[in-house]
Amino acid sequence: MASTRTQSIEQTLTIIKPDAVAQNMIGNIIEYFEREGLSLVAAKMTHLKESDAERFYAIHKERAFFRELVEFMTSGPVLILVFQGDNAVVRVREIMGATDPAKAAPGTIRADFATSIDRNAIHGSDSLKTAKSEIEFFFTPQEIFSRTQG
Ligand code: IDP
Ligand code: MG
Repeated sequence: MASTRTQSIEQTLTIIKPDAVAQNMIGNIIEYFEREGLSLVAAKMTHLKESDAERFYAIHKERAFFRELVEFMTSGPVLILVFQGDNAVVRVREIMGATDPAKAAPGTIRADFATSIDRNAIHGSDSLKTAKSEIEFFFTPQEIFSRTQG
């Protein structure tokens, strides 16, 4: 029987982190999302400044790993991407896998490319609300493009 769930076209932010960029895994990682029917609508390579990383990860500022996280995220260039598609926020998280690659399901990006919990290849927004604010953090509306759904 056909699903009665209404389509929910969402946009979500991902960051290919410095470890995965350094390993030349950009193309491989984008492929994981495109083959699941998600469409890239914005992309930007940048080298985050310490103050950018601190603001982006402000929610974690009391955590023991915060300084280490900021240092890692500023250690090299990153690729910031916005993917669009049905239920994109949850689907991107599923395709990424668990934060700790040792716990990530087989075939997920973190299982395949991350080396440890603190060098885990990719970021993805954790809710629709976070996605909106994270997209606004990095992109102006003019930098996000319309795509027809394939
Ligand atoms: P997420 O990236 O799966 O959403 P969060 O809990 O939001 O995971 O943590 C943000 C990032 O902080 C993680 O992706 C990872 O890079 C880092 N991190 C989280 N927990 C730890 C830890 O216990 N040790 C070191 N780094 C961590
Ligand atoms: Mg998170």
